[in-house]
Amino acid sequence: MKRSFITEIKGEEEAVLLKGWIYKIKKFKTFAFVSLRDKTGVVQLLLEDLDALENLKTEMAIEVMGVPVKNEKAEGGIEIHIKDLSIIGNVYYDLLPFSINQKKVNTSLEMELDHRYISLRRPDRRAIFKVQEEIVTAFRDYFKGQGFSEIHTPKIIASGTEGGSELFTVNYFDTRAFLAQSPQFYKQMMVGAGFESVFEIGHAYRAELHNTWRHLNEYVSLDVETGFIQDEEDLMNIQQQFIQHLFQHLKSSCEKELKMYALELPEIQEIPRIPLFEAQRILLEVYDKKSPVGNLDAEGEILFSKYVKEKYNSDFVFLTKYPAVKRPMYTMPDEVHEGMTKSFDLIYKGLEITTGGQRIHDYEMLKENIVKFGGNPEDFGFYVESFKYGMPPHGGFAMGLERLTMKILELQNIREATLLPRDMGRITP
Ligand code: AMO
Repeated sequence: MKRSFITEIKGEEEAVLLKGWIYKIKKFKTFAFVSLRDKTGVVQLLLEDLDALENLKTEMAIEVMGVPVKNEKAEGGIEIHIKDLSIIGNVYYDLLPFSINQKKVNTSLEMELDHRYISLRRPDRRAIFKVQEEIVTAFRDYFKGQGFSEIHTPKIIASGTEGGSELFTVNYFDTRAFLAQSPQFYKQMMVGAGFESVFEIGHAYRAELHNTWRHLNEYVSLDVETGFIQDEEDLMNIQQQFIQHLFQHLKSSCEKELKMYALELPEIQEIPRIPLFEAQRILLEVYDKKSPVGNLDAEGEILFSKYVKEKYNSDFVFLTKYPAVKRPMYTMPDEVHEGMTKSFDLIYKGLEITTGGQRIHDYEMLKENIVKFGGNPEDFGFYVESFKYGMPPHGGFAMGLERLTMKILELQNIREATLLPRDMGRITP
């Protein structure tokens, strides 16, 4: 008999074969209800042989043959009357590390992460990664649909791209190498190599000494880079259109998951574009909040999002025209606003989820800018060389997958949106 999945059962079948884990056991005088969970959902099984119950424990893997019967009172409106049940994956515990079948979570995030193989069995935890998977699907589908090519660039690299202090070093035979902070140089290089428009879904590594609710030391970067642009406005248009596509996609592919988190995604209208200096001025005037030079701090991002929500009814805001001193050396200066750049961040519900901008594409200008930043163009070897051969005007951006997931689902900590987080205190499981 072919296996059926729980949400496929119509209630009209003569018999079904189900496989999954025991989610809950509820014993009555003459029968028991055993809830079975598979990757699609949970169904109630009616067990009349109480002797068989003796051998059952929650979270065992079992196989059940039974007859579906409609029952309004059961979850999903169907229950299965068991004809045959066998244990196919035994358990070896006295007590689970924490219960996973109660509405209320009775453990800490750290405990959940230590026992990821158990905590992910909670349907609401599993839902986070369904949403994450669909974000990736939407990203890939959208950019492929727009004629972008998917690339895979090395994660073991010879030099940093975003500033030297945040690099993990690795021994690469008899030389020192680094883990990539970003595919920045390679994605630009591929635009120039004739791909024109590329995207990458890959890991990025940051040796940042930040142990906060929004930092990871390893995260998934959704990168985009495209050539022959006019300016950074083109890039913000692309980012906005992707967000619009993403929300549409999630509404249809994650209806159940969004409901679990009591969320309704809004239609995305025009995302406001506000220069950073203007945001800093507003923060000072409206909230008496001072900002660090050339940026907003975490509190500033939260307060400014609140302001934008009230004024523009938008959960998103682009901050534009970051000062050159606060952006990497590849960032295109703004020809109108002295000292500023054609770069931007996208803030979503109080958190930066994207950085992007137009890049310097002229070989001589890039070399000059590297020197201005106190560097030596020769240290950038292949990267600088690749600009000698007709590099078109180009730019791009990168979104942090975990940050995006976290904010869409309104989670409190980025680790909740990370399958197996790597942070300053965690390198297992
Ligand atoms: P940036 O360094 O701002 O830009 O990173 C882009 C986006 O990646 C995510 N991110 C992180 N997520 C979790 N933990 C971290 N430690 C972390 N660091 C970054 C954020 C951030 O907005 N090369 C540029 C992008 C570009 O211009 O194309 C870059 O890497 O969501």
